[in-house]
Amino acid sequence: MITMKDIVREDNPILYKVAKEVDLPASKKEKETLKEMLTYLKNSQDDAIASKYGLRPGVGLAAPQIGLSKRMIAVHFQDLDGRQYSYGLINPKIVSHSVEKAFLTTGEGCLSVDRDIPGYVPRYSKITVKATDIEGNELKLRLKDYAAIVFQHEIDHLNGVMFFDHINKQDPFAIPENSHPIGQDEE
Ligand code: 4LI
Ligand code: NI
Repeated sequence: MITMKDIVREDNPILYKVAKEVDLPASKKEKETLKEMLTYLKNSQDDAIASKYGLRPGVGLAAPQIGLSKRMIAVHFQDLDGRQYSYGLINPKIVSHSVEKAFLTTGEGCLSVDRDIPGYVPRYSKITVKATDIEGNELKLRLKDYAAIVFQHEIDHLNGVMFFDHINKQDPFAIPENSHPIGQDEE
């Protein structure tokens, strides 16, 4: 079972490397790892299990965050319309995106980052992602707003990019160009 002791922190160089494509079909071990990553997310969102094992809640996890430099991510969440997203994905790729951006008014957190880093993280408000799922099916997902933000955060991990890399250093709360807020006062 994956717990916080398996999660690498922001001082680990693996988080800043470009992760390797997974050869298809994925091995049994790779598929097992992906299932474990998804289980971590589900467990972390269950109060009883999370408190028993000291899990920090998350909606997304990328393989480099467990010390594995391969292009695999897991996501588990509901968007603001109540749509459920629960996927283990191999070689996910953003094939197109909007010009329009969006940002979480609360800022972002990351299981590999043990401190609060304030600021807006500008991201594309709509993306299309192609990937292979755990069963080997090719998927094409059209995502917007919160869902698009979560997937971009996780795919960034495969490219050695952290959420704080996107925060405006001069003014962390500057409103990004061409963007709309997601959260409390979204409009
Ligand atoms: C408990 C049970 C307030 C502060 C609000 C918690 C079930 C921040 C938000 C959760 C913030 C669940 C989350 C992400 C933020 C903040 C991730 C709570 C888990 C909210 C997920 C990847 C960025 C994703 C919305 C600094 C570990 N997750 N909150 N950002 N939730 N969670 N990110 N931002 N301010 N990170 O962090 O999984 S994209 Cl579901
Ligand atoms: Ni992260």
